[in-house]
Amino acid sequence: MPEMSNAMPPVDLRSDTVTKPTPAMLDRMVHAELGDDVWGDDPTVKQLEKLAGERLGKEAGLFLPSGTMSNQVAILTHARTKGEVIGEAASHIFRSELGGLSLIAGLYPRPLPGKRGAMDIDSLRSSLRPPEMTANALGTAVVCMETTHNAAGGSVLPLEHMREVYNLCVHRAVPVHLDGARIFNAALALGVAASEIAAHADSATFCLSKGLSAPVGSVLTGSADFIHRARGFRRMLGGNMRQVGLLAACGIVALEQSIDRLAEDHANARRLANGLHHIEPSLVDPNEVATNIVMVDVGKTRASARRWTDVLAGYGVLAAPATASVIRFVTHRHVSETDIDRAVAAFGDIYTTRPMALFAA
Ligand code: TLP
Repeated sequence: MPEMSNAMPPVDLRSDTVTKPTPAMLDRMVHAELGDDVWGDDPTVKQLEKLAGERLGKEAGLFLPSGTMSNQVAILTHARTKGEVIGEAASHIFRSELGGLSLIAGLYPRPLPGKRGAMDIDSLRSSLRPPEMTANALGTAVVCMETTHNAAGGSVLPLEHMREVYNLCVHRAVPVHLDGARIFNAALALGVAASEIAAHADSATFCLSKGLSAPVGSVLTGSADFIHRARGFRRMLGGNMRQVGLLAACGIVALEQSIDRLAEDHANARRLANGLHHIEPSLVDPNEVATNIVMVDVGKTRASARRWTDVLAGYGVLAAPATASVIRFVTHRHVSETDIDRAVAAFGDIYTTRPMALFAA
């Protein structure tokens, strides 16, 4: 089986960030009207920012090079005082942005426990304070949510939860930022418009470069005043770009054409989860797969997630460890049903006929 697979291109399930631009994006890129965006001269960037704002129900948008910079700019813009950043402990902002909120913004992280990406509301209630520092405590500079939630396996925050978080924060005059890197996957899973999700936050960002297939970029959205101030922080972080309508053109096509097809990715994620569950139920509960991410727990096999991904790579199936015993698989535009069946077959072959391969030196 490994020899046979090597002749074919690999099934790349490491991330939806591996997606390449569509032919329509490349075509739009060639014909894009360009200007120096830092002078406000690029009409294609302006069009993307306007469109993104409309999709998320916000007044304005700001094109940024990455989701990480978008989150950092949002935090810097919201935090008018030195204080704490509250969020669910496993969120991207706490786990994967290398401490930017402290090292760049000078804020203090207050990670709260959560379930499937949703921070515990009682913990929020007892941690949340008005933004101003008092004699005894730091204030809350900003509260962040994430949906879909990456580390929680692409889970989707229930709207009721988001409403509760937002209402508590509004009551204390604390701003709320939404890391909606995959907000359109969340919207599809909930059967609502992305704007209905983003309504529960003052600012919301999403990535064009993940399941939507654009090569680069994220858009931060919020009120006109918020975005005006965010422009300064983008410059501070070195995120200003010039004739970047080239990339914004791909982003416009992404918003016009890539959203509807995300349903295929969700169906393929479920197909993968069902296939693996059939091999061994403890690997994954298909009911927990809400969008395009599948977390597979190989703990029972006693081989590490890293060892599993190394052996799977020999079969032409690429995935990445999420923890020592959990592998993350992400479906996207370049993964077909047949590819999923190939991944399941590879997993099954290792599990049932070649388990010793996992322990070979
Ligand atoms: N996620 C990437 C990697 O960081 C792991 C991925 O492959 O899933 N917020 C969320 C929820 C994200 O998942 C990511 C990227 C980001 C922010 C950051 O986006 P980029 O990579 O554009 O800085």
